Amino acid sequence: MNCGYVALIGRPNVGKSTLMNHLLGQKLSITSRKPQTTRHRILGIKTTAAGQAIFMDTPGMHSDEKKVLNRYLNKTADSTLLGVDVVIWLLDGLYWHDYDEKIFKKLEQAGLPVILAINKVDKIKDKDAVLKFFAEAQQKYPFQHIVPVSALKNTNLELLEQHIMALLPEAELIYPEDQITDRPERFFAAEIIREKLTRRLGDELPYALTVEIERYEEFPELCKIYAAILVERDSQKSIVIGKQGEMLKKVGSEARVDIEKLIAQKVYLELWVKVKKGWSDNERALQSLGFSD
Ligand code: GDP
Ligand code: K
Ligand code: MG
Repeated sequence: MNCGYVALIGRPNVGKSTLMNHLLGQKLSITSRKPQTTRHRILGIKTTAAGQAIFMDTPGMHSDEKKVLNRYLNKTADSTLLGVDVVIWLLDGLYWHDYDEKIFKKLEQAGLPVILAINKVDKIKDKDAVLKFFAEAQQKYPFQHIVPVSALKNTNLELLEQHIMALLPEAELIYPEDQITDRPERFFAAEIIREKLTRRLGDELPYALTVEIERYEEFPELCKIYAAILVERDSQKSIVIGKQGEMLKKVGSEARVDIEKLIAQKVYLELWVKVKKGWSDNERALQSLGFSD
């Protein structure tokens, strides 16, 4: 099997999110975190018979290009691309930008295979221009492949995927084959909520609490988290909610502050309490197997 990390780079609105969603066949929420806090950002995992591609976004360039350029180059090309196996350079339209040269240099230094994907070909009428651009592009940088695609219309995405998989190193799968996104942030969000609950209610409800993240939606400016606190009995539910919802409110705001720190992003956190009989048996079973603390 081939397995590895794939970085999608390209300016805002070239279609990175669309390409990601369509390659995964699943709509994932996309984040764009501040460049200085961005490290590897795993957005989606695609596993096929050929292997596993772990797609990552990189900090995009914003309208103030000059200012973020250095950060972009330093952080993205150096540290974010460190550990990446394949780069997809996504273009929208048949032209380059002045600073592309610098990024090429970084990529060349890193010795990374780069696939140039020219997106939105559904909008390009002049097919000869595309062919001419191909030839020019190949002079500019030794791209492994140049693929015209339409992320929106799924044009050539299979071919792109084949190229990606073939360029990934031979390795064991990093994630289970049914996993489509990375769990750590969700997981830690749940852990933080549980920590706050346990600190306040651990004496009363030592084993009766677990947290399930039901929705985790990332937007450029905000991360929305909807979490259910599972308890075993109605009496426990009212303890967690507290008088006029006070306990839940405190837990929610404490957890939100910590999650914001962890993911370096504003968080909207919604908590509610559900009675679910028997979950703790499952949890204890998992604990006994060493899957949980
Ligand atoms: P990102 O900022 O690079 O993540 O770009 P998005 O994926 O958000 O796409 C920006 C816009 O381009 C959206 O309105 C998409 O619908 C549109 N778009 C993406 N791919 C294509 C494509 O292949 N063809 C056309 N016509 N539009 C596309
Ligand atoms: K966008
Ligand atoms: Mg995007």
